[in-house]
Amino acid sequence: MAKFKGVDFYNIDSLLTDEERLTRDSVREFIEEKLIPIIEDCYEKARFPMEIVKPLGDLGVLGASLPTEYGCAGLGAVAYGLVIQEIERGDSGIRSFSSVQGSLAMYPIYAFGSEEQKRKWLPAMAKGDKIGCFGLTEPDFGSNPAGMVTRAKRTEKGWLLNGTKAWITNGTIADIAVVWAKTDDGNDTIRGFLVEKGTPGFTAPEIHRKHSLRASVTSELVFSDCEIPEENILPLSKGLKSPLMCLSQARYGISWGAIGSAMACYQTALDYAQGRVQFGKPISAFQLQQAKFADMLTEITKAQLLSFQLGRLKEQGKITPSQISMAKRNNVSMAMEVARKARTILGGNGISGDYPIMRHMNNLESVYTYEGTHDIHTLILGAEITGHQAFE
Ligand code: TGC
Ligand code: FAD
Repeated sequence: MAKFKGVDFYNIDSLLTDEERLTRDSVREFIEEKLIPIIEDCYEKARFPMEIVKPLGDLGVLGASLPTEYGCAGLGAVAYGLVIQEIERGDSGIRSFSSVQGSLAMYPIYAFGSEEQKRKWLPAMAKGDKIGCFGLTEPDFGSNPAGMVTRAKRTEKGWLLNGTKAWITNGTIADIAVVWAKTDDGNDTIRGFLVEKGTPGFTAPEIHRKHSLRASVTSELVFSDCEIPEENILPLSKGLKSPLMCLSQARYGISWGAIGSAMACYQTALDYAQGRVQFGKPISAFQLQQAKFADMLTEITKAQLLSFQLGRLKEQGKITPSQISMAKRNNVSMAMEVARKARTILGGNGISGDYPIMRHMNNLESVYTYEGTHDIHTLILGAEITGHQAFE
C-alpha cells in the first residue's frame, strides 16, 4: 500500500467514485515503489528512466482517457486527472513524458488520424512499446505558433518537409513525431504529419544543459527535404485549431499534475517541520511556519476544487479552452508558490537533493512556460472576460 495518504482537507475523496479512488491509489502505489526511489538520481544525472515506460504502459496510464477499442484504459476525465496528479507527485518530467505520449501524440492520431493510423500506433503506444512526441514550437515561434515556418510541399508520392522544431519533449527517444507544418495549398493551411524515426532527412538532437525537467528528454526536430508518404498525413487535421485542440487535452492534465507537485512539497515540509527542533520546539509550533502551512493547504485545496469541477465539465462535454487556461494558470503558479514556501521551511536542507522540493521547484519553471506561458493564459482569460484580444 502507498505510504502517502494524500492532501484532502475538503474531503474531495467523497466526491470521487470507487473506481476513481482505486485508479488513483494504484498509480500512487506504483509511483512510490518504482519512481520515487530512482528519480532523484535520474534528475541529478539528467537521465530519463526508460525502464519505467513499459511498466507505465502495463499499468494502463498511457493515453488513459482514450477508448478501450484502441488498447487504452478509457478513463473518465477526473480519473485521468488523478493519474496525472500522482505521476507528477513523483516528477514533472515523467508526467511530461506521459502527457506528451497520451495528449499530444496519441490524441491527435485518435482525433485526426485514419483508421489504419489508429490501429497501427495507438495500441503499441498505450503499451509503451512505441513512444511519441509533438512538434509545434519553432525556434522563432513559441507563443505564436500561427507564424510557424516549417513547410510541407506536395510531391508525387506525398510531401516534402523542411523546417526545425524546438524544445520538443521525448523528441530523441520518439518512434513517431506528430509534426505540424504549413502546406502549399494556397492558404498555408496547417496540417499534422506522422514522421517516423529513421526517415531520411529527419534528425532529433537532444537539448542538454537543462536546469529544469532534467529527467525528461527535450530535443530539436530537424527536417531537411524529408519525404513523408501520403499515408502519413493526419487526414482530418485542418488549421491551427487541430494542434490547439491537443493542447487543450494536455493543459487539462497539467492542471492536475501541478497539484501533485504541490502535494509532494507540502507533505515534505510538514514532515520536516514536525521533526525539526529549534529553540527547544518543533519548528511547526512557530506561528510564522504555521502561516505558511495554512496558505499552502488553502491554495492546494482551491486548486483541487478547480480541477475536480473542470474534470466533471469535461466529462459532460461542457469544458471550454478558457476554463482550462484558468486551471493551468492558477494551479502551476500555485504549485510554484507552494514549492518556494516549502523550501524555506526546510532551511538549508531545502536546497538538498535529499528532499524533492528543489527538484519540483526547478521542474515547475518549465511547466509555467510550456503548454502556453502563464502570460498567454492570462491573455486568453483577458480576451474571454472583456472581449478584447490583447495578444498583438
Ligand atoms: P486563434 O485564432 O485564437 O485560434 C485558432 C482556432 O483554434 C481555436 N482554439 C482552440 N481550440 C481548442 N483548444 C484551444 N485551446 C484553442 N485555442 C484556440 C479557435 O477557436 C480558432 O478556431 P476557428 O474555428 O475559429 O479556426 O489562434 P491565434 O493564432 O490567435 O492563437 C491564439 C493563442 C496565442 C492563444 C495560441 O496560439 C496559443 O495557445 N499559444 C500558446 C502556444 C502553446 O501553448 N504552445 C505549446 C506547445 S506544446 C508544449 O508546450 C508541450 S509541453 C508538454 C510537456 O512536456 O508536458
Ligand atoms: P516566447 O513565445 O518567445 O515568450 C517569451 C516571453 O514573452 C514569455 O514570458 C511570454 O509569456 C512572453 N510573451 C509572448 N507573447 C506575448 C504577448 N503577446 N504578450 C505578452 N507577453 C508575451 N513545444 C512543443 O511544441 N512540443 C513539446 O513537446 C514541448 N516541450 C517543451 C518542453 C520544455 C522543457 C520546454 C521548456 C518547452 C517545451 N515546448 C514544447 C515549448 C513551449 O511550448 C514554449 O517554450 C512556449 O510555448 C513558449 O514559447 P517560447 O519559449 O518561444 O517563448
